[in-house]
Amino acid sequence: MIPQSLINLLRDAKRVAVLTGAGVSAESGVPTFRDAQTGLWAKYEPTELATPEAFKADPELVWNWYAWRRELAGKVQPNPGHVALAQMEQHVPDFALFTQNVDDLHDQAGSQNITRFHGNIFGVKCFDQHHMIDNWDQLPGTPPTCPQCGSWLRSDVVWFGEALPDGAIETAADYVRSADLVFSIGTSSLVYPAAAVPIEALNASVPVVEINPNETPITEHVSLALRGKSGEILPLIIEKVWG
Ligand code: BJW
Repeated sequence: MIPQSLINLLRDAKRVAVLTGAGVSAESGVPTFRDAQTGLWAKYEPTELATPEAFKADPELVWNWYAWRRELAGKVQPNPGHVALAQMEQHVPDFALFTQNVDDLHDQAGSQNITRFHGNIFGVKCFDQHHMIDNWDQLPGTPPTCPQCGSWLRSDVVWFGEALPDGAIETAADYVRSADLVFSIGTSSLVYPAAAVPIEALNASVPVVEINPNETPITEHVSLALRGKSGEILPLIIEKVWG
């Protein structure tokens, strides 16, 4: 299932970059972004809640959705895919992990060199001025307000139409252009600019391996597409290359 060419390439690689998305946390019990929501949230599209416009229209709805997701994210554990990526970092001399995920499962698994593209669900900041807030009222209901400027509090994540953290994409693009191998794992490759990172690698003739149970818009362009769950495929790769 794991081609010998990948095993050889990874064994000899000096510089490896990995882009992860929500699929990597799916086996930990975190719903992916484009999964149908369940229960209370079944009638809402996640992509329609993750915008400044949605928050302005209904701050309580969006605040409570994030409170629910924060609570869920606080209860889950890294899965074998997260652990395998932390192990890969130990074996590769120069390794960088770029994640779109807002949970902390890569950190919990022991990954070190992590760049977050879309923020952190455990952080809270104010809507108007982005003042970071350490303590806030966790009760469901209307969002609390900022002690400094009085605007609503919101999750410290990157919504559609908002800029990614300064330099994050440029760092990733530079990194992948000079990598020996790039992985794109558990992402639908629909959301830009993160989705452009593997494309940047391919344009620089750097091999890209996709791990995903489903096809994505980049599947036909990548060097190798491994069809399956990252929590199953990544440990197999580690075992074959360094086991
Ligand atoms: C498994 C699995 C298993 C299942 N194992 N796999 C260029 C072209 C077109 C549009 C744009 C463009 N550039 C920018 C845009 C606009 C927009 C965009 O991309 N829109 C597209 C949807 C068309 N981008 C933005 O607005 C970005 N900002 C920006 O560009 O700013 C410019 C600017 C500059 C200066 C000033 C101001 C502005 C921001 C994007 C922010 C995205 N935010 C979200 C929400 C984060 C907070 C939260 O979590 O609530 O990020 S949206 C959501 O999508 C979330 C995710 O990180 C992101 C990506 O989703 P991901 O991770 O790929 O998840 P899914 O669910 O889509 O896919 C899961 C995959 O896993 C699937 O493929 C499954 O098959 C697979 N899977 N089980 C492995 N076990």
